[in-house]
Amino acid sequence: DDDRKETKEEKQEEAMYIRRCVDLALQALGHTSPNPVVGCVIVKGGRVIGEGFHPKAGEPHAEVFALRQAGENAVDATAYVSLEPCNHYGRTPPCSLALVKARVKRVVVGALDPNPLVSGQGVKTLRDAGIEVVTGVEEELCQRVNEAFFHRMLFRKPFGTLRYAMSLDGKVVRTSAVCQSLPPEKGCHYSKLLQAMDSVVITSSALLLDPQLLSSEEGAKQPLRVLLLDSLDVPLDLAVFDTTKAPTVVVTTEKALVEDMQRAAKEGRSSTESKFLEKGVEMIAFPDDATTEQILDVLYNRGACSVLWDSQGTVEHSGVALMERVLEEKEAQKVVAVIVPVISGRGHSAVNLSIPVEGLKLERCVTSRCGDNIIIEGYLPNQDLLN
Ligand code: AOF
Ligand code: ZN
Repeated sequence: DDDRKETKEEKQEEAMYIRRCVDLALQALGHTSPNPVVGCVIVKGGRVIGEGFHPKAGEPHAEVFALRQAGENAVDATAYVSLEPCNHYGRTPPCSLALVKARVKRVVVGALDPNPLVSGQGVKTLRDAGIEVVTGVEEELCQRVNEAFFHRMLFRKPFGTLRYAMSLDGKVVRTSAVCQSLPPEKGCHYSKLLQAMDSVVITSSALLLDPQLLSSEEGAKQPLRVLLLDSLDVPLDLAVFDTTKAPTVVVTTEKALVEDMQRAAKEGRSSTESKFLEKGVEMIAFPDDATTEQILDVLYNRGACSVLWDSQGTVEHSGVALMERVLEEKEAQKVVAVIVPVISGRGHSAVNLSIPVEGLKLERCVTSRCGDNIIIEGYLPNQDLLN
């Protein structure tokens, strides 16, 4: 339903500028949640006169930066945007109106915005103002770079990635050689993964490794760290309880809370809850073990677009159980499996699913290496937004 037929050359040029928008957008990857990453390029007479990207929620949108750079030159220019210009007053005013006011002639849009406050309305405002609009240029690319944002908008929960490590004989691996301990080396797969995540969830069995759950990448925005604990009888000097670099939330049960208070009273010490408070660790107690849905709500309400279900150190029941639950409840959209070149000989199987019977074949797989480890990443079936 675009406004007119275009030539092949025009289409190629549009695709090139939208890819440039995506490159610009990616500069803010990991920093914009709950907002998407968006890039904008303004072109006139075959020359780029303005560029911009959305750096962070609360700050101006991509279009605003690009329009500022273009100045009055934006009149009769073409604006390329990787995501449909917004049409609502959020933390910032509507970009659709900014483009109308700048009197651009054409707007080329990568993907429509799934945000119900925007979806289609941005394009409508532009067309109503007599601006020529083209949509769906490099659409799949534009959606994929914001897969977590799209997921959050469409399903009201964060996009889930499940990570686990296994030996050559398919057993749980708990060695720190997997880069799962503290702190992951800069440039290693795990460090980059954490950088891209808004939140990471581990269970008590991971505490044996004393993970920091912090990315070592430069300028990384650190993930919200969520710890599922069925008992508050844990060492408080663990790295994850240091909240100076990233926030930590402990999710536990009312029973564990009461038991800890009774123990504390008997031992004449203050409760773990009050010690958490002192350390800036937030604690949430549910009547029973938190369901996956309850955990996802906690993350969603804190603005997370993505979550890493990190089943590291799963020698005990809790981590493996978390993994099974997330898979069985289809709350993981993606899997990151780390294969470590050790033969365990004994130990628990790394994955223990009772369902589904037929097995799950990952799609769109990417294989890479990190040191001696092999990493296979792929999407779980029937989880593709674009199908
Ligand atoms: C755009 N350009 O660069 C971005 C857009 O609270 P606000 O004002 O930041 O609005 C956030 C919403 O705006 C977000 O949910 C998404 O729908 C859209 N993001 N839109 O035109 C941008 N970041
Ligand atoms: Zn906007």
